[in-house]
Amino acid sequence: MQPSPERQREMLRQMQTIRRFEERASDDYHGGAIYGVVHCYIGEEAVAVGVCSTLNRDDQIISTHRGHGHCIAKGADLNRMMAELYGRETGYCKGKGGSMHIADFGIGMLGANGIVAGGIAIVTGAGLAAQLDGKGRVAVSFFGDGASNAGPFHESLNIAAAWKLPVIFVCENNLYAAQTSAAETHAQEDIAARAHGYGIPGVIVDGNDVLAVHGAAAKAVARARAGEGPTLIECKTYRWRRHTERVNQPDFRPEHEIEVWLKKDPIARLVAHLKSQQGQLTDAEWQEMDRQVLRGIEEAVGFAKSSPFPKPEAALEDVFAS
Ligand SMILES: Cc1ncc(C[n+]2csc(CCOP(=O)(O)OP(=O)(O)O)c2C)c(N)n1
Ligand SMILES: [Mg+2]
Repeated sequence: MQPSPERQREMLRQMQTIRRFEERASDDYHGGAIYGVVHCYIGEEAVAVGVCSTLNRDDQIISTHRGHGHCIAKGADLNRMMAELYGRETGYCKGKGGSMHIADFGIGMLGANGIVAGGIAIVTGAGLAAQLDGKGRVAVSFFGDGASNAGPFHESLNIAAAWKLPVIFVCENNLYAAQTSAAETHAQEDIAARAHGYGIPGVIVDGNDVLAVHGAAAKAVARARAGEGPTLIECKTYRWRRHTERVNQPDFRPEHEIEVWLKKDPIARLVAHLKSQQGQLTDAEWQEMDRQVLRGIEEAVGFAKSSPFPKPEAALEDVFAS
């Protein structure tokens, strides 16, 4: 079943928030105000939003090095996110983690993760905890095509399938792992096909169609909640920007390939869909939504800039759990 028009507009707002957040993060990174590394999710927004729109607040997700979209889609606070990127004390990790380490257990966001494939095993553990709890919670792992070649992917799918854990494995196949094309490292094009080796459903979905992602995720979530076990969903998508915002890294992707994918903009597609359904979105409403999103980003930047940096003597605090 398709989400209501109201729900679809909310999904649009979230996708636009991810895009505007990262456009600003990129600008401020290049302007020298944001430190560390920033990996942009722009172009892939429909995956995080499509999946998270099927989840409850207490369902848990785990993210990757490209994690802003997952955080926003799960309901993270933009002020605290931006403050973290700015390295300020008011950030999610008190300014000591940066872009790749944002977590918010209160909304079921177990964390971004700089270790490729690292999150897959963690979320499988969260799935086991959910199964033992017996409250119907599910756990979702987002990871890339590159991560699907790492050991934790195979070990986690195997044990999750054997124990029928309530886990959804969401592969964001954007065709590249940093500078390496998936074609060079995958003998088989479809990652979803690997699911059959573990006896679970493997689903391929257009990752730039938020409603298609929502539909596939809703089915997987229902299956997990019913105790029938995990699903692997492969979302075919593409990142618009280079692997990271670092300027010294090459981008070997062919120009014509980038152009093809720019035309599949997931946000423009939902806008067009809503506009084509009479009365569901007007130009004026869309412009107003964007203005509101930009105001929220501006506010988050203001919050970050007015927050203090962490004190040097706090560097070793929070290293170990008390
Ligand atoms: C275990 C590990 N190996 C290598 C790296 C370096 N690295 C960071 S991102 C990345 C590519 C990941 O590709 P993919 O899983 O497809 O995710 P994408 O960046 O495309 O979203 C690599 C190799 C790392 N962070 N961790
Ligand atoms: Mg990739």
